[in-house]
Amino acid sequence: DAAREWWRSAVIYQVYPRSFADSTGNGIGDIPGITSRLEHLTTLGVDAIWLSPFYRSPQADAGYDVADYRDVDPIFGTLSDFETLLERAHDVGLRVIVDLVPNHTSDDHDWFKAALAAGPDSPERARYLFREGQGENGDLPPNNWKSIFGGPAWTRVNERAAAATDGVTDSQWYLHMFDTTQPDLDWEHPEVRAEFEDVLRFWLDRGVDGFRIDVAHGMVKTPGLPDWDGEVSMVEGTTDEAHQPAEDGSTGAGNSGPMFDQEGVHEIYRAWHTVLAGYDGDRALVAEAWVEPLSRLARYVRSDEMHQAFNFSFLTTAWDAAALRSVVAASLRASDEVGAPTTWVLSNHDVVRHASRMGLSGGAVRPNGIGKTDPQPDAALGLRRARAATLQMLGLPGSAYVYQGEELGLPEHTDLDDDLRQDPAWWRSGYTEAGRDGCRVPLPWEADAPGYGFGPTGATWLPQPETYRASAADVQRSTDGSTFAMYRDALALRKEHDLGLGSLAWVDEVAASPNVLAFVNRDVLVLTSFAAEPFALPAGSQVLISSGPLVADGASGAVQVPQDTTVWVQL
Ligand code: TEU
Repeated sequence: DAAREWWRSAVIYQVYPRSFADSTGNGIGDIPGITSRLEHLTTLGVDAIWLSPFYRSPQADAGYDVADYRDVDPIFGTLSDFETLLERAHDVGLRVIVDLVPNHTSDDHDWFKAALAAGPDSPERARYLFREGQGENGDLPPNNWKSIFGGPAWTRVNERAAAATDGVTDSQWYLHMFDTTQPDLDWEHPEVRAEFEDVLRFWLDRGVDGFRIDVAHGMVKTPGLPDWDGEVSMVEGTTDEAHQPAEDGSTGAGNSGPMFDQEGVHEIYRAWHTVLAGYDGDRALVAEAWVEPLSRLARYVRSDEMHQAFNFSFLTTAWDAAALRSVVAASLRASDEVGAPTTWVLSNHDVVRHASRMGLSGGAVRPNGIGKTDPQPDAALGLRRARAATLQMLGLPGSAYVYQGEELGLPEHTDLDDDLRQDPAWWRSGYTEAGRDGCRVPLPWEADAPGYGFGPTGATWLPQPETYRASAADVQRSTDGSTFAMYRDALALRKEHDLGLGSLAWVDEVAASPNVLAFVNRDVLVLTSFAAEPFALPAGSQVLISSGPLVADGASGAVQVPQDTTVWVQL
């Protein structure tokens, strides 16, 4: 029953706890901070929130390194703070999805500490991927895999940074597809499977509405861990308008190799589907799986597996009518085939904020950060295109994700001091990548308060750029035509016209123009103009909302849609 399955059309707002709102004054956001700002989200009109990890963690990868899956890290509050947040969110009609990180634990997890202490060939080591090295003395890694953050994917036990303090001296190696502090689990091990089913139940029993599954395409590896010579790194996007998606809709948003998208992962998700189905209230699993082509991604959302998968196509597609049309069509086709909703994503905590990404011109863009020595984005162009892209996205059928701050028009912070950067992707790359800190800067709530009102003392764990003033929530909320106003009004219209459960029909006579993209969803025409020449709407068109100012043609009275603008027109 589609009406009951809220996740088919939901707009889901990503909260990155460390940067949303601080209640204590230590400069780090926390759970009571989130609870205190729920009204922002209900005013905006989203249906659900997804919380990035808040579990006990050394924070080597901002909480994606979990030491205890059943507890809240003291920097974010307590389990009881979480229960309060969940209750308040439910009271105001917001669903809550939490993040589950099953590919790896933190090296501070009890299992990993026990594995180190127990030594080679112990049952404790069998939950992870420990192997002997190659070469005469085993001093070459077991295979040639690279970490996604850069450098080898293997660390030798006695060469661990912490070897001196953990007192372990044997010479085995362990696999980590991310940081050295994030050892990969062995998902062939029955205890690993049992443990995560139990963790699901722990949070389901507390009433969460679902889970976002981190690196959902990575848990199962090809047996024997064969060498792999392909690329294993953060994906590349493009701002090159000449670059078109492949026939099958691929845009470069996929990882491949013996460590990704193995057949065996699907068995895990079928088991989890059954766990969720044992609970009332329509709980959902969302796959974070960087898999291409889209028909391959769709296998994660077959009817007995997960409910949604992030569709990252927009992150790696240029701002170009033809390219966007083909990824939208491919996305809908792939998910329709398995009866799952399509999802849309323009920003998240791993990629350059779209208000900045879309202000870059002509070429490859590494999603993981813009450094101060890189070509800098054109802020005005970026915001204009970001608004047009957002209004286009919100007009599409399916479920859409909004990353905290995009509703304020926040740009990427491209000028962070190197010694303030905290993302392991930055230092593991050998300082060649800027890393993801620039999209994780604490939110500005009040233009005139210290730290733009992030917390009670003005402290912020990363400095906020001056440009955040104009993006402060209080300014945005009280300014006509602001980015916040556009999101709020679009979300209300989306609901009123039930666009999330609608369907798309291209309007070919308009879309035939290479510089206009137009489709109908229910009784709304969604039209984006990419052309330098303004596009004249038919006389009498009733514009419901626009991503930027429109021009009235003095003589005919016809409404003109300027370049890089999206409008919704009532049919
Ligand atoms: O991200 C997985 C990850 O690294 C991808 O986002 C990566 O960019 C992709 O494989 C494209 O090549 C998740 C989290 O979102 C991220 O914050 C964590 O650092 C990572 O997992 C490790 O847990």
